[in-house]
Amino acid sequence: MRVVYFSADQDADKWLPGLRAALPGAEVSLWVPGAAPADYAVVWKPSQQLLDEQPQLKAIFNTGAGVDALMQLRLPAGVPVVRLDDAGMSVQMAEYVCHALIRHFREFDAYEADTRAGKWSFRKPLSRADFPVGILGLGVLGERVARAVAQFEFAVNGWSRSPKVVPGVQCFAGMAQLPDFLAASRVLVCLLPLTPDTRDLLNLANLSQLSPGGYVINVARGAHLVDEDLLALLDSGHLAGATLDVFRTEPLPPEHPFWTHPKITVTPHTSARTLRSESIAQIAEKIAALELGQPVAGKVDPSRGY
Ligand code: NDP
Ligand code: OXD
Repeated sequence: MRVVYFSADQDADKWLPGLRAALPGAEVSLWVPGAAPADYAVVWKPSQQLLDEQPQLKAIFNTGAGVDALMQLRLPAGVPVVRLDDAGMSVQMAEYVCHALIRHFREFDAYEADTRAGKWSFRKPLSRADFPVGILGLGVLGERVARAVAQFEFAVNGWSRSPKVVPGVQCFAGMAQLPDFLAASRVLVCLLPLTPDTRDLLNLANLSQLSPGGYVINVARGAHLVDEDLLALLDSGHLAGATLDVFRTEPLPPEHPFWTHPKITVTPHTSARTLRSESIAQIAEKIAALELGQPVAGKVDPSRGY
């Protein structure tokens, strides 16, 4: 069996030894133009040339949960795309979102400013009942985050494409129920895949429907958010703040206003990192299953784009 690896992050030296160890019977190499035909490709943001040159692949493994970069390319007909299915990301996402939510709700930034100034002061506790949390996307990551947030006794709303039942979560589905979902939420967490339907969803019209004092946490993709609409709603006071991990252009350009906005916290696309050993183990297991003709989780549905 032949496996080729390619990542736009140029980290083959880190992945190839692990893939070789996990796939002892396979010949695993870095993809270069003109490489011999392989059975499987393990990729992150590959070039169109890789896909065009390897139409015989049995599957393409994406070393992330989001497949938006791959879906913009012309995929070889009939070749399944398999994305990472959790692989240690959901607990990281739960940590990140709970941290951002609690930091805002408990006003820890203001306390830190006070104590740095040598001030021993108290604020009137905010009411949890005034901070219902809405999670856009109730998939592998969104559902895990919903459960973690519910543990802290916040009311949790969730929105998905198809109707869902998640214990402890008030579930909404489809565009028809988006206004009710937004009106019922004050903190908005975005964990949607980026598709034509979800691009620019966090826009002026939708973000205006959050309760006054709303807070946005975007941990999915930068292109869900219309940057200038967020800035306008922060500046008008309708939104109280935002924690952003993902951006339309990454790294975030030095001149971008998000860097210095007093109500915005920026992190460098780090909310849920791809964990190499967990991911390699999952990919190797799935290759073994596919070789036996068995089903695997995480297959992308090309008609939905995720
Ligand atoms: P899943 O595919 O498991 O879940 C996606 C969820 O979004 C599903 O509940 C789906 O609904 C819902 N959804 C999709 N399209 C629509 C729509 N048009 N309207 C309403 N709901 C919709 O993905 P994951 O949870 O694994 O990952 C989510 C995203 O998180 C990834 O695509 C990626 O972009 C991002 N991500 C970011 C990381 C980071 O470090 N910042 C790390 C990892 C992922 P349904 O259940 O009905 O299908
Ligand atoms: C992913 C990511 O999609 O890292 O896994 O953003």
